[in-house]
Amino acid sequence: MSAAQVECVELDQLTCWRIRVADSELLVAQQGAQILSYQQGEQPPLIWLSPDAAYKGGQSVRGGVPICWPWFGDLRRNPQAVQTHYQKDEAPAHGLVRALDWELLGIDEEDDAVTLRFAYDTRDQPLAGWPRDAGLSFVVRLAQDLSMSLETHNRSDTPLVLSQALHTYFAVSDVRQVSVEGLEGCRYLDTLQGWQELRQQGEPTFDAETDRIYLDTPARLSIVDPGWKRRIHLDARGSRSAVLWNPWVDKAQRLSQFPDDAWQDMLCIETANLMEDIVQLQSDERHRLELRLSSDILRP
Ligand code: TA6
Repeated sequence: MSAAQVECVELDQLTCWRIRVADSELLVAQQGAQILSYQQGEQPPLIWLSPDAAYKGGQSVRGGVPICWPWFGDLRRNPQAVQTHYQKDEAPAHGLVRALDWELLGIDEEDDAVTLRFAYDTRDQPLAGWPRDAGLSFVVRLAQDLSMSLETHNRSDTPLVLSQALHTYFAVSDVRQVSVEGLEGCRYLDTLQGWQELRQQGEPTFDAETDRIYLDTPARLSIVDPGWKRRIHLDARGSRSAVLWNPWVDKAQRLSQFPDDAWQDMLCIETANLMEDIVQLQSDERHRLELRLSSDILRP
């Protein structure tokens, strides 16, 4: 008997899918192909969803895994080759697709896994100000762990250059207690210190607003959370850069859909292609950005 369950649920204005496999549960919105939450068994959630999340058309939900594409962050902070494709004056943060309706191509159920396949096709839904011919697919697989893959196909007859990120919000017991393994020694741009390039000394810990772009990142990063006695592992492919972000007290008060004290409960590690790691596709080339999330018990 299949242990997999698939249920379509309407959350306010958004059509979402609640998937259960064994003792794991995943919630995904069709808008933005946005993973909203993910929990394994009786553990606290791995992926954080804001208690103040709003499920409105045309607005990214706070939390989960927003898809930042075809640029990350402030377009003006991206390499010129990324900026050049966009022809309007006002560029939204984190690109153009995280709050648009994607197409659900299908849901494949196996005994011990469920796969959702989403697509965004600029031929069907042109992106205002970004007149490029590209096909996006986002495949999410819930099994023992959670895997996701964002593939870009450049169908233009000229090169396409983009930056992107899987902007994952992780749930933590208390961000002041956690550290991150894998970033020691990496170069990073500190966006809060004039974007100066620094080098990570020891494992990052958190005692203030943090907003950094790490470069030459390894395939595996891990969040060490002693409060919940667990490690969350991020295994990436097709990415050599990552963003580490916590808004801390002041910025938390300026964020939408974000309780003032929620900065303690979350940490973003964003699996990305940024700066020297941007994606450059010749005509008809493809790129995949992949991430697998797992966890294990933190032994004393
Ligand atoms: O990834 C970090 C960041 O760029 C922060 O600077 C902050 O702006 C965050 O993304 C959230 O952005 P959003 O547009 O979703 O509020």
